[in-house]
Amino acid sequence: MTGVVVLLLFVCPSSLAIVSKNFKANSFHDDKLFNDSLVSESPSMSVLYCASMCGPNCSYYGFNFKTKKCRAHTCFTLVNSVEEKGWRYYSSNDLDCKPKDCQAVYQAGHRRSGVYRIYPSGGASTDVICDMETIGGGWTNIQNRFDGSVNFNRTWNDYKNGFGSATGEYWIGNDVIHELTKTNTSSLYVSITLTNNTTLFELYETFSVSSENDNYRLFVEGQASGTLGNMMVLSSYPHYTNKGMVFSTLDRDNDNSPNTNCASSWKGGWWFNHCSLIFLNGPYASSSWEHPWKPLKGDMIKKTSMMLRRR
Ligand SMILES: [Ca+2]
Repeated sequence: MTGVVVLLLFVCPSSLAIVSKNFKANSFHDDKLFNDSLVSESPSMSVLYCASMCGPNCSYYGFNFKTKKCRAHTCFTLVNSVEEKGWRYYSSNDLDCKPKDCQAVYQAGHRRSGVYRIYPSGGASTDVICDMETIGGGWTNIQNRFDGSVNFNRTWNDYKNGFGSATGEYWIGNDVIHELTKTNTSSLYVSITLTNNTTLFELYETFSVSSENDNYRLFVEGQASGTLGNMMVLSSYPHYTNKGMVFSTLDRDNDNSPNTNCASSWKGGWWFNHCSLIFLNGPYASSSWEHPWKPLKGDMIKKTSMMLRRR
């Protein structure tokens, strides 16, 4: 976070008027205590004194009118807060506090994996899991499954808009995946944890998904490395490769199988070809989960995740 706190003091004939440039209270955050990106906490005699403590790396500060405490933060990105009476928060620049993805959250100083609020297009927000540990951190989790509580056999619109929640299982939404990858070269990290607690992964150097007009076509290029095996890009099995395929759901058969609706038969949305040798959205812990990642079987799978990061 750059910039300088501009706290101008004007001595007026009868009073001390203080103008704090660009700092605005947000009543939505009243009576809540935020713990993310905390720079400092200290006693403060007044909200104006608190503002003066919001230094160059501070874009947000909170003052508790009851306890006279002052907290300076770099940026508001964490979703979780605790109720605590008396707090009022002031922001200097909302735009700076709207991270596009988990990479931006990481760059804002967050090093703890968890649920964060991101603004993929700068407008609407979405809550996601940010992995701040794997290969340098800053990974935006786009698919997360660990207990089968969320049904992944969904319609086109569900996959378009996303479903589930960041505190449980979810699919972030194809529109968001497109938004996050359309201008940035990104990498994809897939991991699968088996019921014996072994975790396997595959890292794809380049990953992007086109817009809905092109049915969210999958692009995976470059080097792949890991322990799962490069099953998304199978040049030797052109009927099964996912590279270059468009998305299909139970109500949109866009696959290359003339007599089968792969998404409907396999019970989940995916970039099906004829149909696929990998499929992370199948029925959880079920023998009918076809090829989670060949040669793995569905009933061996405990957890899956897909994450992307700008390169
Ligand atoms: Ca078909």
